[in-house]
Amino acid sequence: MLNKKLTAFASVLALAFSMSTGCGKKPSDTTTAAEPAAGEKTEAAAPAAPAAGTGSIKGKVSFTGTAPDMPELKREADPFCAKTPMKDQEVVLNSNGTLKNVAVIVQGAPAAVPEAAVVSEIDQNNCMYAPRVVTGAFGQNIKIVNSDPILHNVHTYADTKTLFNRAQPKGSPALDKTFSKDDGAVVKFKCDVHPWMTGWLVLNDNVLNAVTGDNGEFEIKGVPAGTYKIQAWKEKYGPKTIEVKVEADKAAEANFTYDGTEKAAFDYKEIHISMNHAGN
Ligand SMILES: [Cu+2]
Repeated sequence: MLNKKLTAFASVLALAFSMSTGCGKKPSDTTTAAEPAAGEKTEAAAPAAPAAGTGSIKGKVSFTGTAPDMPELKREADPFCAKTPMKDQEVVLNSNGTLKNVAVIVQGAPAAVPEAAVVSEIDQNNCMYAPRVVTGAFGQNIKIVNSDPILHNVHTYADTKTLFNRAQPKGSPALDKTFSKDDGAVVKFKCDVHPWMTGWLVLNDNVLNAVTGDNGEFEIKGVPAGTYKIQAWKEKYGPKTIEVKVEADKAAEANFTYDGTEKAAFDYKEIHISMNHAGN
């Protein structure tokens, strides 16, 4: 379901991207959709030659270690949540030896201004954040929904600092939020009513991103040709970065492997640093 959503998302982005090149804010003497949108990021992203066309990045996130046992969540405090026993989903190992819920972002690609139609959605469903991991761009609309018949409160953090904390009673309209670079690249979502509820929003300069699903795979479409650092991020194991060359009309491959010995806590600064130096 997530993959489908992301695929659709990527298509919209590809469209938005080509639209922005065709009717962007800055005048351009070319009508080639392949040209990246004008912007200060473009230079840093492709210093050697201008990008020509777009390709895609495909890959999977494998796990070779022993996945930790996930404890049963203590959901009995709330009668509604208690109806559905669930385990912690900090690490979800898929049956094919891959990891679910790994965010993948393309660093240093031309910054794209998200169209209003481009939305990432986080639902509070059955007393869980769903999807648990969501990706987006700084400034992009992040829609936060409560589809449960109970009160949740959306408490977001940059590391330990609260970004906003807002109650969302049942039947409330969705919250539309945007996050800026000052908020950091990783925003943690918690619910003070149900302390086990955890979600993550991974942000980047552009809208080229994905999250692995039940087969551990991902696909990012509409990537301007060029060489990029692709970063995977797993909440328990942190980031991994590889460099990938994307060629027009081709699918580049980017495969990641975690073995479970990676550092247990995410260093927020690390992703900040690598993002600030995107394109190096
Ligand atoms: Cu809650």
